[in-house]
Amino acid sequence: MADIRDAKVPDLGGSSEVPVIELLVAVGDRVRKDQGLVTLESDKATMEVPAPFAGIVREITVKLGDVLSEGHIVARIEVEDAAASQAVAVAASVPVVAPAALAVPPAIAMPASVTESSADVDPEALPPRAPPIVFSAESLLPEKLPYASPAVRVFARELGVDLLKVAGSGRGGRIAKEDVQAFVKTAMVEGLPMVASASAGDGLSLIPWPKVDFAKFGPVETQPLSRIQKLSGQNLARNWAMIPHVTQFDEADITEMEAFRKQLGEESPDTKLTPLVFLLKAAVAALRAFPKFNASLDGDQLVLKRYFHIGIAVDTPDGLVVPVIRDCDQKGLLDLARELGVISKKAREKKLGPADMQGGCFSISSLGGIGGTAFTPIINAPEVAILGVSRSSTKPVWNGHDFAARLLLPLSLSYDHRVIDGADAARFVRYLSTMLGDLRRLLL
Ligand code: CAO
Repeated sequence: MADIRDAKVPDLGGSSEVPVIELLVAVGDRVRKDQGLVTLESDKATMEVPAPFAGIVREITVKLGDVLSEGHIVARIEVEDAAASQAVAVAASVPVVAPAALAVPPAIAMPASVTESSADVDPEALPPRAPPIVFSAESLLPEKLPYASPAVRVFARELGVDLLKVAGSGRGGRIAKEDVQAFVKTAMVEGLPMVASASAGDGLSLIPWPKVDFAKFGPVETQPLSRIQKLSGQNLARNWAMIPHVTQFDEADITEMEAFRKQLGEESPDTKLTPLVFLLKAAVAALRAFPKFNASLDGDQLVLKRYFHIGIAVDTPDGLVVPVIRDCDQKGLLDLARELGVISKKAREKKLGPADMQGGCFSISSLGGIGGTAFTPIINAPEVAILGVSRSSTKPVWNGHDFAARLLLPLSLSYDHRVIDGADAARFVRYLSTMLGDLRRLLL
């Protein structure tokens, strides 16, 4: 005979008479244990009443707008397996409790391991439980809980997404998995932060930023950060924290390249032809030869790009911006030189639009005009590598017979170690150096 049991509203953490705003299942639906049956919404939070066991919904005993309290029957479910049937009496009567200090309806957000409390239950009667998951008090406050199913919460947590930043497209603003995916895509394209600030307790668990009254130690002046500094700072901090960076260093012999550059410069005096333009061409060749560097991570997938848009870090009085030169593979040196001139000017005059900074595959940050021997650039996510360029200098290089004076260009390639191995990085930057060392190879 069919074993039909009641699914009841669990302990609501102090709330009562909470209206039903959504029916999540229909009669005949097969439900998993802990799957949401109906959604309740109090003035403080939304919460799902979970199925206490797996089975088939035989009756829904509430309708939209009904007000429910603890113990109210929301559905009758035909129990599917014997084990669940045994646990039913326990599960249906056990209050679902949050960690003691928090008066939070925990059915809202917590995975099964947390919602299976054993307050009044013989521990022997329950299956072994997973270790408890520790949440920060801050992130569990009812008003901080966004409206999403536990599965969507787990999905968001895996992607490092703060659900409070995601707009739900479902009824009553309910956040679906697709909303999280769309949010991640937009955040990637627009370079927006996906996680709450560290102080909110999500993501990295860091100690608070030190608060120091510097004026106690001497005279100070306070200046607000520019909008660009604030935006790029957020992106840099996220990329630095989330991407396992490694930097590979090398030197390219650009003695012949420089002679050619000077010659071209004399022939085209109106076009500023810096080493960076040659680097753009050599980078395209290296990206072609090593497609993993022209890629982005999308969950478990690597998206390999068949276009060659390269971002150039430009230093402006208001901070760092990275405009993108599109289709570098289809442009000649002089065209690239002119375009570089145009975008750097646009950047310094604050005339870049969002479209000018989107779609990059790989970035180059050149400090060669200023100086230095090496640095470790931060990857411009969702790209997986960035090339840092320092100032070339003449050095004695052993050619097998004697030391020859050669012009060497220091290169620093930072790469995402989740995607790129050290050996590939060494090969990539060697390849790049070979191209710069003998530009004829770019024609091959
Ligand atoms: N070695 C030696 N000389 C170099 C060189 C190098 N690697 N790179 C450039 N130079 C020379 C140029 O040939 C030019 O010489 P002339 O004045 O004789 O023509 C001079 O240095 C100045 O070059 P530039 O910096 O104006 O031009 P560029 O094409 O090299 O760079 C741009 C353009 C926009 C990238 C650069 O101006 C810039 O903003 N760089 C800073 C990027 C940055 O801040 N990166 C850090 C990011 S991490 O915080």
